Amino acid sequence: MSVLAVITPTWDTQEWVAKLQKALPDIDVRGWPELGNLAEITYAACWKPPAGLLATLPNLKLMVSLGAGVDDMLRDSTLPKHVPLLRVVDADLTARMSEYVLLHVLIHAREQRRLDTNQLLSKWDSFAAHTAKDFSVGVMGLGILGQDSASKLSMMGFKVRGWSRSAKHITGVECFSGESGMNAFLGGTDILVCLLPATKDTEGMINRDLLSRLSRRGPFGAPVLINAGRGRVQNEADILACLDDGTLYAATLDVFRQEPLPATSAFWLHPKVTVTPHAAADSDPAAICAYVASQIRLFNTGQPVSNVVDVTAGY
Ligand code: NDP
Ligand code: OXD
Repeated sequence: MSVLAVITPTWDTQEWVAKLQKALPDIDVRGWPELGNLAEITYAACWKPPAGLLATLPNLKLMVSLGAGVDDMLRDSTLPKHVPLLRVVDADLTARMSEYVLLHVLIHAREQRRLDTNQLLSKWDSFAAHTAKDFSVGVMGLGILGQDSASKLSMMGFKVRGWSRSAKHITGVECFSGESGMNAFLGGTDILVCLLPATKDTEGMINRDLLSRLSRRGPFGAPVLINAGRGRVQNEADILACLDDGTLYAATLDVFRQEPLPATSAFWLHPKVTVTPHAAADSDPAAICAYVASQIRLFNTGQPVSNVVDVTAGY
């Protein structure tokens, strides 16, 4: 019999064990730290597993990340290189991310925070609002999440451009790629949406140099940043300095280098910043378990699995 280890130290492991056991009745599902004989474990489903743990499972055949991002798992230098690692791709999660992106792009475009402040002051100020077609939104990262967000932004009437490592063709989206396409991409972007994974290549990429290359021809005369990818992609001191000196007009940040964001962080009370607690696209356990079970069933019967992580690229 195959054994699946569920390793989720920061989540309610028993909830995930129960759901996965129901979906995989022929597999013995065990929750960390009660894993029993480690040599019996063939599959592991993980979110933030303790570093070094997966290397102690000698007969592991498949690892599944319970999230879309795998940066935490790949930071474990002992992660077994010969064992394939899958990541989550799920329609529910993708839809949630696009909702977040559209919501926050619209909050900026329609100056909702200005309206919120006015309401607190009982101030009736019906200023002329901008509309979608006035803004060029640039999406960094045109993967599963970036492509869906970009297409939906385009449907809403925004001018949309995107940037990725390899070239793409997406209806309604002007696509740029690689280092050579970056300047042109940034130069025409009024609202930058980051949906990049954290890798060695994207580490600290959103820094002063990048932010100062964004368009200043948009309705606000300075660009807006929305980051729902990973905190490690951003240089937080640069973002704060750019907000303070006007290089950036405003920012919405869902992800941070340190999470939870410390109470002392200047982001919390910054008048130009909207903070959300890594909540852009919550995972629905039922949907994720159905996905994990389907991949394990395929693997168990010798069929090809999907969404295998390129460990060298880091995503
Ligand atoms: P994908 O792997 O499908 O897409 C990643 C995209 O980033 C691809 O388009 C890829 O380019 C591009 N990319 C990667 N490295 C580079 C680089 N060096 N230069 C340019 N482009 C690069 O991931 P998803 O879309 O599924 O998810 C993206 C990220 O979103 C996750 O890694 C995770 O960190 C984050 N996330 C955040 C959540 C939240 O709640 N805040 C929820 C879920 C995910 P190419 O297409 O050429 O390969
Ligand atoms: C993920 C996340 O990677 O929730 O799935 O951040």
